[in-house]
Order: sequence, then C-alpha cells, then structure tokens
Amino acid sequence: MDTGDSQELSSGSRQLGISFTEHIAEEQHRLSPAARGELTSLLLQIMMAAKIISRETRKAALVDVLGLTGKINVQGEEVQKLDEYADRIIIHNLRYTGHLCVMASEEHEDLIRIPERFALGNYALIFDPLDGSSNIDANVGIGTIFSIQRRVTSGPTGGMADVLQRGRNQVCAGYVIYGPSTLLVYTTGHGVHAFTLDPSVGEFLLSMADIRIPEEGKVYSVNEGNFYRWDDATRTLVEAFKSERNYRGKPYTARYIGSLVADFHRNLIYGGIFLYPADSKNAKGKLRLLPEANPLGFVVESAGGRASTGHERILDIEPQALHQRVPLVIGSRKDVEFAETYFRRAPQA
Ligand code: FDP
Repeated sequence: MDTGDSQELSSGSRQLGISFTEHIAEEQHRLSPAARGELTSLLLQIMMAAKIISRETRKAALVDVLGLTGKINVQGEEVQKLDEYADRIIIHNLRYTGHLCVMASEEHEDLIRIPERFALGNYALIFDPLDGSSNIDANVGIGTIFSIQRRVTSGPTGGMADVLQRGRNQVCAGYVIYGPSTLLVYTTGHGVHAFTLDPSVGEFLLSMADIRIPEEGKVYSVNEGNFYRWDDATRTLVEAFKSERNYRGKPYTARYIGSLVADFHRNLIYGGIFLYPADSKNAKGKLRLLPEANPLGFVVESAGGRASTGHERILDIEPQALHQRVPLVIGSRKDVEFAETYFRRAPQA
C-alpha cells in the first residue's frame, strides 16, 4: 500500500482544518528537516495542558473552582483558584518530557526546577498560566501565554540565564484563549497560525494561517481609568486617538476588555493598538516582560506588527529579573510608530 507523499491527504501544513499535531510535524520537516522533534513534542505537551485547562475553565462554575484561594502571589495580587490549577497542570505536563532544562511561571517567585528523576532538555519554558484572571468570575476570555527559549547554560541543571534572554532569541511563543471557543495561536518566527479546539474530536484544527495584523487599525485599547496617573505624553497621545489629531485624521474606537490575551488577539485580527504605559502607581508599567510582553511581541512582529515600550523595541530589552515589568505599546505597526513619537518626546522613566 502506498502511504507516501503521492497519496497526500492534505496539501500542506497551512491547509485550513489540518490538526495542530500534523501541522507542527509538517512545519518541522519543512523548516528544519534535521531536527529531532524536541520542539514539536514540547508544543504537543503545551497543547495537552491547554486542553485540560480549557476543560476545567468550562466547568469551573459547576465545581466551585471559581473564586479566590485567599493567597497573594509574588506580584502582590490575589491568586484565583483557576490560576493555581492552570499553573499546576502546565508544570506537571511539561516537567517530565525531557525537553526542558528549567521553567518560570508568573505565579512563582523563583525558577521551577526539573526534578532530578527526569531528564533535562534543550529548552526553557516561561509562562503565564492564566492571564486576565481578574475576569475569571465574569466568564470573560482569559488565556495562557508561553515563551520558549533555547538553553544557553551547561551543567546539571538549567539556570536563570536560560530564562533571562532577550525576546528576540525566542524559538517559539504563543497563547491560548479560553473564550467562546478555545484558540491556540503560535509562531516560531515563520508565520503566525491559529488553531481552534474542536471539542467533538478533541483536536486543535487550523483556523487561520499566516495571520498578518493590519498596518493600521481603528481601535485603541487602554485602561483609561488610569488617566490621572499618566504623564502628559500619555494623556496627549490618548487624546489624539480620541480626536482627529492623529495620522488617520479621525477618532479611533475604544475597546478594553482588561484581559491582555483577549485585547491583544482582537487587535491582531482587526488591527489596533494596546497600551499599558507606566503611570504614577506602576512606575515601570504593570505587565511583565518575560511571560507577557516578550511572547506577544514575538507574535505581533511575526505578523508584521510592532511592540515597544514607547522608547525601545520590546524584543531588544535585556532582562534583569524574572518578574521585571515594562510599559507595553503593541499592535499595528503604524499605530505603534505614531504612539512612539509621543513617548519619545517625553523623558524616559
Ligand atoms: P489581570 O490583572 O486580570 O491578570 O497581566 C495582568 C492583566 O490582567 C492583563 O491581562 C490585563 O491586560 C491587565 O492586567 C489589566 O490591568 P488593569 O485592570 O489595571 O487594566
């Protein structure tokens, strides 16, 4: 029986409807035929964790998982039960694979070591298990964000240097949104692809291939409740978006969910800009460089967009600490460039 390429069922890794599993196997073969499949297998385990988290978020209200644990995390925020659950699922699904040397989660103060009984691998995984957690109880889209770096240390364990790498070194990054449908978006720097979980077959199926963010958008997305905490440059910029004093010469539409993955994904598809600038309460911004800004920066740049602090490219920042925060200005290229002209006129915090 001929099971070779001549009988191909699909016409390539970017055919809509193809499963995530088949897509990444095909992509690996196409982009690096000599690879040993480590990254592929890592991504499959991330997909597995996402399926479990998706299942739990769907039935959470029924089984009393929603609500706070009563604990405060390293960021000084209240920890939601689902955050803890998602964090545990990811660690347990990834630590034994033999592909990771270390992990870092937004929920853990220190690095997460691979237990000695498991083999070490060539990659480091950085993740935010459940982003947008203040929205959990309201049934609003929340998500998991992940970033994969190649190991740079040698020795018996991975270390901080594996995690504290510039965003431009990322091998792969993406996110999963648990919303009306569960969506997985990822890039290895060669196109951004989205997969929708089909619950009837339990597989993520390719729903958008080679996503390109529109060069300019109509949407600005920022928590305007912080207006009186902003500096003059930020206030003038946001006023420009609301008026005709912007390069498009017409007002933008405001959209703010308050769940980074959901706000980011909407702008990726429709075009637009998301900002979480520094303010008098969050002098360095609120969002984290490693589990949030870097992976979304890698995704947006791979889709033709731009990610910046307002002063410098996110992916060029040399990380100093695991939980470092940065101002984030991200989205359509022209909108971000327009915003940068305002921030660059103001002194850098
Ligand atoms: P949350 O606090 O709900 O986890 O990263 C944290 C984050 O959400 C982002 O998802 C979101 O974009 C931002 O904070 C919302 O912050 P504000 O409530 O200050 O607007």
